[in-house]
Amino acid sequence: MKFKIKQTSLKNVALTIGAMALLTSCVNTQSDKTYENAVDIPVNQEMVAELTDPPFVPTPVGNRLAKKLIVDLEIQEREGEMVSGVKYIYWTFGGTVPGSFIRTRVGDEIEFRLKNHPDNKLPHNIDLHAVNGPGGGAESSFVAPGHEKVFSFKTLNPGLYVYHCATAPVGMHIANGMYGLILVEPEGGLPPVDKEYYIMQGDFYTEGKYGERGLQAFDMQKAIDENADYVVFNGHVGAMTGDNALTANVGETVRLFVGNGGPNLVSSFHVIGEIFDKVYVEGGDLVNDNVQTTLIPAGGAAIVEFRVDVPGSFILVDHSIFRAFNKGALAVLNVQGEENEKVFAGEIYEGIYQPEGSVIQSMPTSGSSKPKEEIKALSFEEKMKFGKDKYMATCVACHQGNGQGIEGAFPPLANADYLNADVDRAIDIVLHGKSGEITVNGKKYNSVMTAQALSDEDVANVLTYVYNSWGNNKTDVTPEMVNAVRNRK
Ligand code: HEC
Ligand SMILES: [Cu+2]
Repeated sequence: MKFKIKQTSLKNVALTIGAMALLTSCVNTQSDKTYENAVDIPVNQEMVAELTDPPFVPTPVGNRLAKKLIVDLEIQEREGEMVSGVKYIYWTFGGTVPGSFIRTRVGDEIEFRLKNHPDNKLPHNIDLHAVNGPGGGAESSFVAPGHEKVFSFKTLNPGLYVYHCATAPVGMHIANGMYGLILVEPEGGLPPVDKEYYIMQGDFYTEGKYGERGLQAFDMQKAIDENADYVVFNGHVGAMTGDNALTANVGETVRLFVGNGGPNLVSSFHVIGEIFDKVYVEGGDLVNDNVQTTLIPAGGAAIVEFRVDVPGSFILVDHSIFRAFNKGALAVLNVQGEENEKVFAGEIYEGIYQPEGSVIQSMPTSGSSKPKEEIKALSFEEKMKFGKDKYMATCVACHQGNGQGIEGAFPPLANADYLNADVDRAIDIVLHGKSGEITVNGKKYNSVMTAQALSDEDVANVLTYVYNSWGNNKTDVTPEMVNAVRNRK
């Protein structure tokens, strides 16, 4: 087997081993004949389904025969972190958003055991789009806290399907994270690839706006207005960046099982710097080749495949692009290996091009061009607090939650030699933006940061926060220092 499951809970490992023992101890009694109707595919052994947390997926079915497959899923309502400093109560299938990945094959008879943890406050249920039957199983699975419901169905149609809670108010249960994917592989399994990952987009609606700290409650009105504060992959901002980025090696084929839980938004799924060699459109049989961006409806999915040809950081986004850089819909695939100049030669020339009057774009200020009257920070502690709020609202989308940046795209602000070398330069960058090549901690960046429309007070707060976090040199930046840079010639 080529696949590696990098991270499964101990329970899952034990289940897998148990399942493997079952597989090898039985005699293969079914013939290889294919059945006209999936309904007629016989099942004669029992097996406990391996379930995985995102972004990992269970072992492929390969050419195993159809079985009675037991899926044991526990609903948990639990607090999690949307972005650094912002807490949210998620409702989950299996403790994660999206819920555990379920991998089956056509003809399996699924015995679904849905458990609602006794500490939970609400009843829930499950509607699996892979089911042929009323409510996708919703009616049969409605379960109160401290109870378990069992129902069963046969997988008739191969494909990648969404499952979600369908308890009223349905939109709220989905908005809180109650969705996941179930894969039904065809007879003989999907063609083997080198790496497989599980990604699911979701939109979130909170009382506070993006980055506002503390425990944030669900906001029904914003959800009805489809005015999302967060649009994220795998439940929170940065689920697959930094140390949690996806990985692959040059030359490998990567398959992404991508779902969209919604509740509202349609995803324009794109990988910056890659072309999908294959897309299983909407998760069905239709395969489209050579695709740049694929639409994934709310309550739908797609399987995308591509070979990675050169090393680097490839950024996965919803190409409705403000969602990526301002609401969190951004993940990273780090590819390691040999450069291939035939495929990509990098920068081969840079000259000066400066049309008369060209300036760096600045961010629009809403309404008047003068910043509003604001509360001044009175103490260093207050400065740090205000600065952190500003950072979470303004800088975090690019420079990331712990200032670690994203290699190849956004330079780090954590332990950053470039930042610590020159405070006036840092002030100038926040006030006026920055473009052109710079080197930060030995790595080159050549991109554009737009000017941030912030008051002297805000710039002082946010930079004091940055300088006094993550191993930087503890400079205390004052509004006077900012004003001096703003007014210098
Ligand atoms: C839209 C993305 C984006 C946002 C938002 C953003 N930056 Fe940047 N920042 C960049 C990029 C890109 C560069 C590198 C520019 C270049 O290559 O010349 C950069 C460079 C910098 C640098 C100099 C390089 C370093 O690592 O020290 C500092 C300091 C900085 N940003 C601070 C901030 C602060 C503070 C905020 C929030 C008030 C912020 N940035 C918001 C994208 C962004
Ligand atoms: Cu629910």
